[in-house]
Amino acid sequence: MSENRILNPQLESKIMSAEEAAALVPAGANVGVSGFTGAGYPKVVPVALAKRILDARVSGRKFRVSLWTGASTAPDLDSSLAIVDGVEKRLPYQSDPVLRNKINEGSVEYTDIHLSHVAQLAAFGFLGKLDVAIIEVVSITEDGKLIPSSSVGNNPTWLAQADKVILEVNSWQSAALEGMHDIYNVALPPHRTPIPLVKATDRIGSPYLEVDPAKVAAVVETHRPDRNSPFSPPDESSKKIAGHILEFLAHEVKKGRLPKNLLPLQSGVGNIANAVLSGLNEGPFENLTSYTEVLQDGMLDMIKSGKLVCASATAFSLSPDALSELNADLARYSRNIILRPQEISNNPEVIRRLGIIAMNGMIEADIYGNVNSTHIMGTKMMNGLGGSGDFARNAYLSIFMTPSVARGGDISCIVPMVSHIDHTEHDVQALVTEQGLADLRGLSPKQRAQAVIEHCAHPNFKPALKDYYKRAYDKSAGKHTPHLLEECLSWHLRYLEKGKM
Ligand code: 0RQ
Repeated sequence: MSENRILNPQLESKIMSAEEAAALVPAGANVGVSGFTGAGYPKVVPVALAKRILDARVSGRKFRVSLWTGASTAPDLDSSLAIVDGVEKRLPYQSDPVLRNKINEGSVEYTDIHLSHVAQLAAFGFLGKLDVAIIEVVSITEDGKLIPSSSVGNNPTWLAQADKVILEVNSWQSAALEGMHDIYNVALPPHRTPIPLVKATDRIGSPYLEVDPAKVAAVVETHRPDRNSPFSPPDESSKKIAGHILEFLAHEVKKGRLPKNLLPLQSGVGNIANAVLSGLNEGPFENLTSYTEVLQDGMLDMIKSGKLVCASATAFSLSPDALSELNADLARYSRNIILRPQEISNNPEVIRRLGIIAMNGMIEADIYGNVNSTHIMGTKMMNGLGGSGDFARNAYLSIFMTPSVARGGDISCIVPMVSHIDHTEHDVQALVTEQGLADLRGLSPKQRAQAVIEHCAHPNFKPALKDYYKRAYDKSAGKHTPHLLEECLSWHLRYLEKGKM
């Protein structure tokens, strides 16, 4: 390695190989790792740990660990540990296909937690004791401070709580990340005070992470890229969804309910979210800001074009192309980007204060506006709710979006009753599909049902939804939220039995 990234002599003396570091993780340990949406996760110690777990299994010994992260990571971490049956428990968010299968076959316990809640739950011991933290950093300063990597996530909490710390110093990460972070520690109740953040651009903490050097058991040098997934270009449906949202935002500005530069934007992950950002980049709004969780390609484009003046997040979630572009010109972007711990990026107090416009994907919504973000047909976990709930409940405007149909049109994403609820009707202010946008603010359940069916349902399913609602209204004992309890989940059952709703 040409440049020295480890300037502190005490920590330099702890440099060892990934295999030696992995040997310090005991069987049954709770392991807190860095990493959020494919950015800033440890890249070599987890692979070495997976090898150790496999060797143990081959010789008949059970060896599993519980994995606490920021959010999703990458195959080197989640897949490699899941494939060797090395994961006992996983929290708080994942999107890994191998791990997802293990969760759905029942062999991994998965705790799906609002991302802003994790640090406090860990600090009060509700998750158990944190044995080991494995944290990727960019470098270590002479006085032992850690320069955080391409995500912050729960790292301050893991570093404070863990008995033992393993640091991966990744020289692939740009040294220009220094200064981009804002690490602020939230005190625990009853000593908590207001978070002094009143604008998305405010810096309230330090650019460095801190660790007690006595706890650092190993320092491992790496040179590995973050593994993020490419985005497909927006399809017709995503473009239409983006179009409806832009039209709605313009209408709100005209009505004087939003300022000309909108309010800080939060955008979920995935192709629809990215299409909305592309739409905003081509749209009429200027001087936009974002207070969000992940920084996607669309946001970088908006920073480049000058439309977005500031982006506050906890991690990057970029395609490989966008990532190389960012790294080639990081110093330029560092003026506009702030990375914070997820306890701050997703903090309900700050989200409510700033008045965020939250835009998140969903799997299905029902006619009353309850939203399922996580479960396929009520029982199978897709990813997790991530930060969607942190934002949805506390935003100024909470929008959920999906194509109106899935699986080639066999599934209606608007159903009589959702098969699982992540966001109740009380947290959902607008629903959008390629068919249109239903503004649900201030409406009663009956009015919501009519708006959702009218504006969001696919024409192939609209008559059946109208028929359901009418019969429910006629027959229901209660006319406040009319339902046919014997029938409300029959659409899902029909799909499970016949492959079509
Ligand atoms: O399944 O991959 O097997 O084909 O669900 O669907 O259309 O690819 O949707 O990538 O936009 O993700 C809600 C999952 C949407 C995401 C969700 C099937 C469909 C496909 C995925 P296949 P798409 P997207 C910030 C905020 C929660 C976390 C969050 C998500 C798969 O947005 O994870 O918001 N959100 N975090 O075929 C059955 C339906 C379906 C369906 C789609 N109605 N019934 N299956 N599918 N609709 C980020 C973080 O917190 C980190």
